[in-house]
Amino acid sequence: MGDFKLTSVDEFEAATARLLETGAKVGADSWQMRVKNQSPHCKFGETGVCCRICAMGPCRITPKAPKGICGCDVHGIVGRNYLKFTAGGAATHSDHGREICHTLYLSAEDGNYKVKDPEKLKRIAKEWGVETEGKDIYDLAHEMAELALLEYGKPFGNQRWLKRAPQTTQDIWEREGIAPRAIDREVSTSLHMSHMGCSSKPEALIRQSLRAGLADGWGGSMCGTEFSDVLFGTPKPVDTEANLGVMNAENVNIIVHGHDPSLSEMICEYADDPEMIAYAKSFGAKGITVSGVCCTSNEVAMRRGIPMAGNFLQQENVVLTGACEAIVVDVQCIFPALGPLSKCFHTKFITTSPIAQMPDSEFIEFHAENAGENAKSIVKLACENFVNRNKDLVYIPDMKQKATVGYSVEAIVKVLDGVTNSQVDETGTTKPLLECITSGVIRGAVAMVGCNNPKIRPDHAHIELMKKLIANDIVVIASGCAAQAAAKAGLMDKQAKDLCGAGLKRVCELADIPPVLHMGSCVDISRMMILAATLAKDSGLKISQLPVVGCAPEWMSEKAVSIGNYVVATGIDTFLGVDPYVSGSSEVADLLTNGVREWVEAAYTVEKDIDKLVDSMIDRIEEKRAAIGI
Ligand code: NFS
Ligand code: SF4
Repeated sequence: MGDFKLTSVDEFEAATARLLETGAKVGADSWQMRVKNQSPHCKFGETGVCCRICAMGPCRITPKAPKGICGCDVHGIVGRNYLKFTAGGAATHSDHGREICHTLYLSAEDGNYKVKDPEKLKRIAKEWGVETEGKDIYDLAHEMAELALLEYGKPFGNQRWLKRAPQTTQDIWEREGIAPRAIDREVSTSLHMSHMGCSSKPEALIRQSLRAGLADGWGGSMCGTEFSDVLFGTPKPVDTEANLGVMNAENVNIIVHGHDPSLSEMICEYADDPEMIAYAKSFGAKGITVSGVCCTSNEVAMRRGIPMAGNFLQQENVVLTGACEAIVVDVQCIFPALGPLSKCFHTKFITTSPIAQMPDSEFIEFHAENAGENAKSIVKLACENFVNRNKDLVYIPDMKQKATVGYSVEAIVKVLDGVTNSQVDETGTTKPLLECITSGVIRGAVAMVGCNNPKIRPDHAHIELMKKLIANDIVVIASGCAAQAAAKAGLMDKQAKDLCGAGLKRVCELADIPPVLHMGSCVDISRMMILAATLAKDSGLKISQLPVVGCAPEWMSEKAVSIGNYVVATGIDTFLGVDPYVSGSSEVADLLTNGVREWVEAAYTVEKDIDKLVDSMIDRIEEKRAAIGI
């Protein structure tokens, strides 16, 4: 007990420096070097004032040239760029969700993919008004998959999942004209609106940005999360470990990286197969270790306790250990740098999706139909590659922390029941959590999400913010690379309760939870929406009144902006540590940080100073408490 200690960012960086020495020996490139080459960044791009959506441009707005050739002003250009950025993110998350629906459609009793949580499937079917009585579970799965796929292109009506929101929220979406229609339609409309000669009015562009975001969070992402749970199981608390030290020098190391759990689930399945373990041993290894990077890692950690080797800016480090036999990727957040980097080592860089094809990779296309065979051949390939290691290059930093992960909404409801002894009814209630909040034992909650970004010292913002929040009795729910930062530091070890204020510490002890709860991948931020919606319904408050805020201090991807838009549009104030390329337009920046509050009762705060960022979140939470008299 007494020997628990967080791992510091200084220690992370020392380990990285040692790995970069190995890289230098083999002539490897690194993101650290490429950042230097790209600095300083182009000011036009950084402030969002460059337009290249038609071939009369590119037009760049300066005091001397205040309009583009078509006459568009800076506010129109920045607004259009912001909408396109959002559409990219909404499309990406939602297409991931669509893939999951297709996998569900192909699930079969004797197939590669089975229904692991039939109860959840039935619950969703009831919610959608689909008859479940006497139906074979696979018939139901196929019917539901088809209905879910129709959500992407239905000609009329809004997203089915919107009904999960409190009526007050649904009314706001209706009133403001931002209730999302078909998912693909919102993405297409966004691209249409931001085409040359369409919208240049900031209000219209930002309103559509919120709507496209909602199509993601309350549409495509929610399909992704809910049907992944049906297929692979709804996460429950499970112990695992995090950071590079989870790789094992004596074993065949397979890294899974990307986002779609369909591939990684299969790899994990085969890596456990005694036949495969024997195969690994035949090449002199002691066994097989699968660990993960980015959100694929979060998916398999949440459901199987597969260890997390690292987050976004640690992806090159896993290859630099010299002990990675294969890095197997699906989609999103994969550095093209991994191809050339792997060539400096014996590592096989295996791409598997037609959506993410890269030079210097081996492409093994993955379909639901051939998933088993392909996963097996990938595991075999990794085993065979063990003998090609250059032992002189092997160095795995001896650095890892214990973590308890797997806090789906269902799991949170269940564990918190232990705190107040109130009864959980069949559908589950958040009343025990609400009691903790209203009594002030917990002051509020922060949803900490998002990526790493070299513009912010990697992981530092995540970890420092979380430490201060929990010390102030604010519980943190985390997802994506933010969650992995917490796990690497040790904040998901139950012993981290000692870093909390007295109230949160007591809750952690009674409920036996860590103070930072891992809710999954970025697609799983839809879980956070469901939690907020349930808290609002159970308390009779509006979502915007809850002492809850969102935060993405180190974000970098289009997906993160789409997420920010739906979190704000759901009524939750959102704090960013990186500007979303809007500082060039006073009108767009003002809309996002003030104006949208009149529409959806929440807005963004952008603050690069991490100390100020955390203080403003704590202040906001206290303001919200005062406003409802708790
Ligand atoms: Ni989210 Fe997850 Fe990580 Fe950022 Fe990328 S892995 S989907 S986008 S970098 S948190
Ligand atoms: Fe320039 Fe207008 Fe074309 Fe944009 S749309 S590149 S501002 S002419």
